[in-house]
Amino acid sequence: MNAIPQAVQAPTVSPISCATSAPWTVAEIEALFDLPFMDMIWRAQQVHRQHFDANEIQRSTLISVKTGGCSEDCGYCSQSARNKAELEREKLMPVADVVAAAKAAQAKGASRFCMGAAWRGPKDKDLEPLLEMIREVKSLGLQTCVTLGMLKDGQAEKLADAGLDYYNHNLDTAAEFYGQVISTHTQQDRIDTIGEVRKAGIKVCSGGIIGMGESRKNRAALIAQLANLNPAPESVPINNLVAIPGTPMAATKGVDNFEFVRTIAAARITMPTSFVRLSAGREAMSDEMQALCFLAGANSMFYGDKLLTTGNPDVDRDEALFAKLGLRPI
Ligand code: SAM
Ligand code: DTB
Ligand code: SF4
Repeated sequence: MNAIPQAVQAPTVSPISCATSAPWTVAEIEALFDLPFMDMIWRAQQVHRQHFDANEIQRSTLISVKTGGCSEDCGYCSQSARNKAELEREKLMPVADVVAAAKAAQAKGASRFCMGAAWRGPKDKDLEPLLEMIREVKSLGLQTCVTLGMLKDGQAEKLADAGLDYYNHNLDTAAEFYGQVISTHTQQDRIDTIGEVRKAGIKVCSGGIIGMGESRKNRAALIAQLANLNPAPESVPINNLVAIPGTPMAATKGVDNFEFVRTIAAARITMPTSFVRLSAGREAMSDEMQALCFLAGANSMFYGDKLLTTGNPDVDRDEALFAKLGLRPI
């Protein structure tokens, strides 16, 4: 006679210190990273499904409205004037061209349009055309996002008045590692800008880059900083370094795929209600790797053939992936 199957056992996780809410210590997040992979993903899935429909992915389209010639020395960036990446510098795009690109993105199914400029920060005279872009894109019914660098007093309020929904400003890497990547501004400068954005009532989009030579402890520290911003950013882009020829990071090896997935899971567990965006680096990922990132709690992506200066999976490939996984765009 066949044995009667046992009732399915509730999964167990290793007995670690099981912190569940902010403030998070770096040690608590390192303990999450140390979990067996399956236990970490299971925990991320539980948190994800408490707050989101796990089959829904938010899609943002990105456009570079001003490209290259940036005064900053960010070691990963093709747009730094100090780096030697092969790149055509471009002046600020005309508003009408940006609006046409936003309409095309909306027609393809994006819900948010993100406009990026290679600036240390905008001069007041630069801000006027940006405000016009925000007004026009917003009037199409798209959510608006800009990433313009550090903001001076009063600039965030002007952006808010124009109807800006999100400001992207990444902490990028742990405070302890920041100086090895960038010397022309400090991480505190960026935290200050995030404060200005919050004060103006704009939603915060802030995350970082993984695979720049940082340690696991640095990754845990970055996630802790983001999760403890109080409130955590509404949107958390996790970028996998795109090692661009001509930048100081051209030969940087990056991290193992499972370590990247773990970083997504750590962001999901510690920032339960934030959208976690699988951001740069997706073009080089297999469908299976992207599915693992969604399982770990990523629920947002850049959608469209280009990021700022590098490639992104084309829309047809993403549509096919959504169909294969039964994902729905929001
Ligand atoms: N200048 C503004 C700033 O630094 O915030 C806006 C543009 S900047 C290119 C936006 C973000 O893109 C950076 O903070 C970084 O996280 C990400 N990024 C830039 N180059 C990258 C690369 N090669 N790989 C992965 N992410 C990158
Ligand atoms: C973010 O965190 N990633 C996007 C967006 N915010 C502005 C930018 C990724 C840039 C990747 C390299 C490039 O295309 O130049
Ligand atoms: Fe300039 Fe932003 Fe690139 Fe840094 S990341 S060099 S601030 S465009």
